[in-house]
Amino acid sequence: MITLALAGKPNCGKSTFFKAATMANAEIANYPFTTINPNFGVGYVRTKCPCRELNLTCGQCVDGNRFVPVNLIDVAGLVPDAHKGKGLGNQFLDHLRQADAILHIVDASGGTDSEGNPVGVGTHDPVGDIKFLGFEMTMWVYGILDKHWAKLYRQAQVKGFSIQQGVAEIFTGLGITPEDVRDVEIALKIELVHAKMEDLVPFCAEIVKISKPMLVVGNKFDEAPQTLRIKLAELHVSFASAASELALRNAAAAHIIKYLPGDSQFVVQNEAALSAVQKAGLAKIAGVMKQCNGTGVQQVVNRAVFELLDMIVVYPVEDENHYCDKKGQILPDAFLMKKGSTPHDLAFQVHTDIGKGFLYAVDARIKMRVKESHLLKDGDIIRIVSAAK
Ligand SMILES: Nc1nc2c(ncn2[C@@H]2O[C@H](COP(=O)(O)OP(=O)(O)O)[C@@H](O)[C@H]2O)c(=O)[nH]1
Ligand SMILES: [Mg+2]
Repeated sequence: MITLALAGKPNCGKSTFFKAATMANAEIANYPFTTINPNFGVGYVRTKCPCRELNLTCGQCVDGNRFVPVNLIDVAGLVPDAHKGKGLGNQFLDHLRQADAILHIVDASGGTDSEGNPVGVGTHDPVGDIKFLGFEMTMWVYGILDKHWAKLYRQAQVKGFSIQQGVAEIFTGLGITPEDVRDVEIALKIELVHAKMEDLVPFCAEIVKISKPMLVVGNKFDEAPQTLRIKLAELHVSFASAASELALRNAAAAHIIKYLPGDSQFVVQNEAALSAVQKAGLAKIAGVMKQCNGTGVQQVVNRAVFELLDMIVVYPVEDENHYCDKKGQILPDAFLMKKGSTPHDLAFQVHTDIGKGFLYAVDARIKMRVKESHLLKDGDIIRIVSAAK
């Protein structure tokens, strides 16, 4: 399963975002426990379920909206110089190791200083905070490389030793391949065998970019002054109001409003149950949603998975005529796959044995076999025929 880590300095709203995004919503969660422990939970990407266009009722989606699980990690607050062990330092960076992508939460309201202490709204410029996480991660990776460098460098002077392989092995936990290392050398016009220490910091910055794609989230959009909104928008920051999302999910769970994560607005269901304070709170949230086209929380999770990580959703079925599994469940599973995946990759994702015994695949929409080299598209419904049962 895909894992997204929520990182940033203290008090930017990571835990609020985490709580909102992992809140057990009876309607969308098939999983009994969405919060595994205080820092690890299950959130969802939202996509259109194919059942509507096929005139089917799948029982797996809400009004045609399918919620596909992703892991979320609430990485505890990171402070400048974490790579030197400040705060809880390396422990957080080790958390990040497990992530496929990082949601870097910044306080768009400018109401917290660089260490996360509350200051007046608009008094701290969040632009400076954006750079620091990348820097801390770079220095962390650099620290790991530095530990091995003398030995690697010596080995590299011997003919036949691949330094790219050696570096990739050091960073196995980050999913770095020898080809990635070579690509970075080319991009930076350096050769690691002749590299000097000062070449290694930019090298590590690139390794971080490749292995941990990052989306910057301007949280507390609801309190952000116009000047900061403009500044952050120019830097392609995605806005969110985690506090609004959390309030809406709570209100929806209490049947006060009708709201699905990612909706651009909500509908009040039980006006009489609302106090004046609640009414005012909801009115304020409605205003924020108008400016942001929703609270931004679901949008940010979707963007990380579909744009940053380039994933698609594919639906494996066992009966292509009825789009169901053996038990007759319609579109029982939704799998997140990397764009460029083939039906054979899907077979492996369903089960290693199904992958090993893969014979061919059928596109359920057109009831035709597809080539093994066929690239899966978002929304594909695929029957896999495998020797394994
Ligand atoms: N106005 C506003 N406050 C928020 C938002 N998200 C979080 N906060 C507040 O910011 C403070 C820190 O939030 P928390 O989630 O604990 O931050 P963390 O330290 O990054 O985990 C709390 O008082 C939250 O209520 C938001 O979207 N808007
Ligand atoms: Mg927290």
